[in-house]
Amino acid sequence: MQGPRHEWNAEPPERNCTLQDYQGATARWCPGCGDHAVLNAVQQLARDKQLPPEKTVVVSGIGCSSRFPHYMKTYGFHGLHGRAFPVACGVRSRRPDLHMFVVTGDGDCCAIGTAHWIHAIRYNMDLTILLLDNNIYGLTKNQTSPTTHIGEKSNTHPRGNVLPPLNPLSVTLGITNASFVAQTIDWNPPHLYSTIRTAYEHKGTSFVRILQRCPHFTAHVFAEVQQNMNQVCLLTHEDGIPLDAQFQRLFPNRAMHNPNDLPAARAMAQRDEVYPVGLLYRNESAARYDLQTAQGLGKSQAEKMAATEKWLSRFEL
Ligand SMILES: Cc1ncc(C[n+]2csc(CCOP(=O)(O)OP(=O)(O)O)c2C)c(N)n1
Ligand code: SF4
Ligand SMILES: [Mg+2]
Repeated sequence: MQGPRHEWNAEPPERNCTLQDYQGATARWCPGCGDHAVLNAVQQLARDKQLPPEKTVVVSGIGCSSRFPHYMKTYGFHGLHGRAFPVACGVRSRRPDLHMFVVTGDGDCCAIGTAHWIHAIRYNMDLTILLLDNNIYGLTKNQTSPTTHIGEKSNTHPRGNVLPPLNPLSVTLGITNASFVAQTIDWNPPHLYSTIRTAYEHKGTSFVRILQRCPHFTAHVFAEVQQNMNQVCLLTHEDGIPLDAQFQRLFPNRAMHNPNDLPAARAMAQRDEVYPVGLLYRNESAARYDLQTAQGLGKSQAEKMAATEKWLSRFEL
């Protein structure tokens, strides 16, 4: 420090994180994989919200999509297959100060992780869940997943899948205490970004299903949807996902949908002639388990002992 003492300034310079501050390892997904678009959107959101990288954590399971934490220059936990949710709930229960994202795939969430998915939604802790749904197990090279459509061929069903697909939106909307359910597509960056941003801003568990292209194994699955925007229905409402008029015009098929109406959300999720994109449901007043688990955090050892003894004294004979 130089100059007279009264002119010294010990304040750190104002921080301005750029995109580079959130860019981790080079993404090794296939060219054209929709996961790249989701990564870009999350990094942009982190930059726009100026999330401190050291206070941000991405938790995932196993799968191509679950490699996400490696590509963020934040904290991350690349966990076990299907176990992203309990890890994330555990972190959240002790760290209310962190910005938390959970990235999972249709195999990771809707097959092996189903039990954890149900309870994470019910706990409604403050988490932004991104389900990257490419209708296939990509990492393990082309096995039928719960969201694979009837007739689709894979290594496990070379003559075609015989079961109807599980609908992740309907399942989530059927879980007690669900508080935020949305759907978007990886190939429309403004809608993708705005959906993830709205989900991040929601206080509670936000569940976003992202229709994600896998050009390597299921290139045809969303190709037709991409070409024919009538197969997508944009949900509009003042409480929904904000989208500039110039981008709304790209969706010829639009429907007004009130995200505060649970029966309407369930009916919308079940439409099978179109993919509804936007906010299906939001309930700001759903109970949050992380508000319970955060109680007592920051207390000293002596304060904890005093509180424990106070409780135990109630049982004195
Ligand atoms: C306990 C366990 N069972 C099975 C596997 C093998 N496995 C790894 S990833 C995966 C499926 C991933 O599919 P998905 O979640 O859809 O991710 P994607 O690769 O499509 O992004 C499977 C079955 C594993 N790693 N651990
Ligand atoms: S196999 Fe599919 S999901 Fe996996 S990186 Fe390649 S395109 Fe993406
Ligand atoms: Mg998958």
